Amino acid sequence: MKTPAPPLRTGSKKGRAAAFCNLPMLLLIGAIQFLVIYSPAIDRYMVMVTKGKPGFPSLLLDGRRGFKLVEEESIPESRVRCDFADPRSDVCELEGAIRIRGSTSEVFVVAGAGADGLLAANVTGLAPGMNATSWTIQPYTRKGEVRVMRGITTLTVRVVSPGDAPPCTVRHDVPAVVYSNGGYCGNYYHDFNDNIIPLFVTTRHLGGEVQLLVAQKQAWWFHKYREIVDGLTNYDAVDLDGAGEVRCFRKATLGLRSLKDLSIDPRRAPRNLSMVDFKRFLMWRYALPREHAIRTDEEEAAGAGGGHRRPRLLLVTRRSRRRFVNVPEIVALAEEVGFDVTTSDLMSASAKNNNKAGAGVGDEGHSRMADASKLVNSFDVMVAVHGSGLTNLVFLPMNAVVVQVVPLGRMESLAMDEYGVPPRDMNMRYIQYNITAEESTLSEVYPRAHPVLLDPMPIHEQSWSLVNDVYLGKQDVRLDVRRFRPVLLKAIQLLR
Ligand SMILES: *[C@@H]1O[C@H](CO)[C@@H](O)[C@H](O)[C@H]1NC(C)=O
Ligand SMILES: *[C@@H]1O[C@H](CO)[C@@H](O)[C@H](O)[C@H]1NC(C)=O
Ligand SMILES: *[C@@H]1O[C@H](CO)[C@@H](O)[C@H](O)[C@H]1NC(C)=O
Ligand SMILES: CC(=O)N[C@H]1CO[C@H](CO)[C@@H](O)[C@@H]1O
Repeated sequence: MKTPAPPLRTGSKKGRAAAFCNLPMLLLIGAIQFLVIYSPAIDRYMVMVTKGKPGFPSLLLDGRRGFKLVEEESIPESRVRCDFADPRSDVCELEGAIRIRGSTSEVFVVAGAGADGLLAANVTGLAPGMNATSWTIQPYTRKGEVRVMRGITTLTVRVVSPGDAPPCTVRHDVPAVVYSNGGYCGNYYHDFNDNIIPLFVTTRHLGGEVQLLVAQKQAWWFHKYREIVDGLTNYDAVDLDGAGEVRCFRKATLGLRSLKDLSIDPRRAPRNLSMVDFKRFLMWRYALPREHAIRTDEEEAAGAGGGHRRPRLLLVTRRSRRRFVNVPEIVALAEEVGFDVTTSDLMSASAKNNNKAGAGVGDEGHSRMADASKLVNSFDVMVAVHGSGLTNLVFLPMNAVVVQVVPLGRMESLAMDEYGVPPRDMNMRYIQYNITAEESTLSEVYPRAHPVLLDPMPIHEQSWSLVNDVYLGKQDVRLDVRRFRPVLLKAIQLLR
């Protein structure tokens, strides 16, 4: 005997729920659903008719698949493919009848009984010590970092028989992607590295037809990066820790794929998506006008007839820690070499907007993104000291030049990993400038022969927080303009 089904809702598209709060409309939809479920010919016709019509599709498509009616009788074959071997993140792909209960962080894979009477889910790739009936996964991309992972929701996946799964309260006809918005959230580099780029890799190929279920969801974050999130999903992201729904899907991905520092390895990405695709995506979402940086040789040719335009250089000036202490000298050098120079900390660009009447809480981050992306996109060269402000390089046009100034403290290769590879993956050029002890303000604090200046390695060995404290927290940079000059000349050359 079947028990009466509880009232069901369907996942709805952004801001379209109101279209259904209307009895005649519901009756009409009911009638269409009936026709659609029982007639394949009408089915095809209806899909054609409804696809282009905003405010109509989601519920119809549910009905078309006969989800509600058929599921009780036949459990789709379930497949589970997990990858616990990747050093950055664990990811599970689930297919079949998937039910997600956020309130208990449980994911149920409903399986029928196989020939031998055991639950039949085809599970591959589990980590050692896990078995194919129940396992856990933390959906965040810094899996080795115990301290940070402690704050991340642990999902428990259970392969269960139909009787042991909680009934659905909401059904979705698009796949789910479940991940955490916690961890280093709020640090600009980490927002892109741990979250935005992995989200792009995991969802872009779905063309917006994906439901995000987000643990540790932060409303301000989703507001700040609205352009990006809205470009990846047509549906409002759901707070996994919120209301006690059991959400049902035919497909779900637990965790995000993180393939490379602030970049993408196209060989491992769906549809071989690359960092160039990511840059184009950002240009689309933020309506950035410049795809390519200036070509200085073309400008010179044009210059013969007048109208010669100088390449534009952005000198990123931090407000505290790792500042340039001789900005006017650097600006003078860059102008002398041939650049049109602007200095900015990329933070206060939107200060004027903050006073706008009606600007709600959280608008600051959002308008800052819009302003910073447009500002950065207008440059050909960006010069910045190692730090998260460099993350803005994603908004530079192709073939622009990124110059990273690396402070003292054996951070050269870390700096290279974090910001040296991504520009090249985006068809840009990269120059790394490692400063000397003389260019560090630490040389004004410590005597010349002090180990802090001469040999940072023992400090690294002692503890990272000491490195952080001394080299990242107490150091400013006084660029030696004679030593730096060739770097700027090289940058001009690279713009040819
Ligand atoms: C399990 O799935 C894999 C790939 O999805 C497939 O190659 C394999 O044959 C399946 N095994 C069983 C027992 O169905
Ligand atoms: C699988 O692991 C779960 C949780 O650790 C345990 O309760 C269950 O008995 C295990 N099942 C098998 C078949 O080993
Ligand atoms: C700075 O250090 C990096 C990493 O050690 C190295 O690859 C690079 O060549 C150095 N740059 C210069 C200009 O010496
Ligand atoms: C989906 C796809 O096109 N994958 C290809 C990505 O690139 C690698 C190697 O470059 C190919 O082996 C894949 O087939």
